[in-house]
Amino acid sequence: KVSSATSSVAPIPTVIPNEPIYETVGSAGGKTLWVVFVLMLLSTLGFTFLAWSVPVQKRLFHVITTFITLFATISYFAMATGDGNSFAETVIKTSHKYTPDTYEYVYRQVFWARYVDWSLTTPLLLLDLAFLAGLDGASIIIAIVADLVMVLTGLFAAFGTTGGQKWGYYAMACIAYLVIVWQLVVGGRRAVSAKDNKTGTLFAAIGGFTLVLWTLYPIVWGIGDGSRTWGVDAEIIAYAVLDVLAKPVFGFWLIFAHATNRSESIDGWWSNGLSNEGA
Ligand code: RET
Repeated sequence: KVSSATSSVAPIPTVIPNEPIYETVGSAGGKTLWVVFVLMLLSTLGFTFLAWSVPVQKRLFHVITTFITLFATISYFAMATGDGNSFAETVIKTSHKYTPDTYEYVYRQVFWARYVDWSLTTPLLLLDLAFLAGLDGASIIIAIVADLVMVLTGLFAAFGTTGGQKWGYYAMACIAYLVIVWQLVVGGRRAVSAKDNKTGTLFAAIGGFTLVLWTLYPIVWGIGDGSRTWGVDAEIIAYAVLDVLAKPVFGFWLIFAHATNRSESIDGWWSNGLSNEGA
């Protein structure tokens, strides 16, 4: 009788599938989603009341900004109630010398509601900045299309199964982001230089604030969904802080600062349409 301990024969490999690993939202993440839902709802009401306090012709920024927080309210409602998410599967293969390769399955909760939100709200945020600067139509359309490419490739990246897929889409999204930055920084500065100094200063400040915030999104993505260094809750909290700054804080700043400093041509287009421009 040969016991396995003294046998010189390698044990017959038994392939036992690993338990899948689930990365999901916890209680801190869940509470954060509700807090941001409430903040977005209150901001939406706040922007609506501010809009009513000015004549219809002067409501362009109020209307755009109200839509931005309204979409965020809906998206955060979805995420807080457990909707708008799905599990992204990644398979980690480990090769062994004597036994067959093993595969580890990781399922991470991805909130795709964010990407639906971003695909509607980031173009509106760009419109706010573009109208403030008086940006030309070509630059506006290029920036908005690049923005949609950025958000949608970001969504594909989040559900990528392999590293190649995830980081491939991520690279495309980053290139699209650079196109947006180029249009807004180069085109926006050129356009705003034809306006008064106050608008120039406001555009530089609020544009700089936007540039810093927006650049943090791909960084959070890389640490969270990308490399999985952060868990789902840390990612939720980081996006929560960024979203509150990029939507309500940005919006109140823009509306209060711009109240004293209006752009006649944009107001004309807003209330009369292109064909009556200048009338
Ligand atoms: C992703 C991942 C892929 C690479 C890049 C990204 C950029 C996202 C940005 C999002 C901005 C969102 C805002 C929301 C407002 O509340 C999609 C994260 C470049 C810039 C401003």
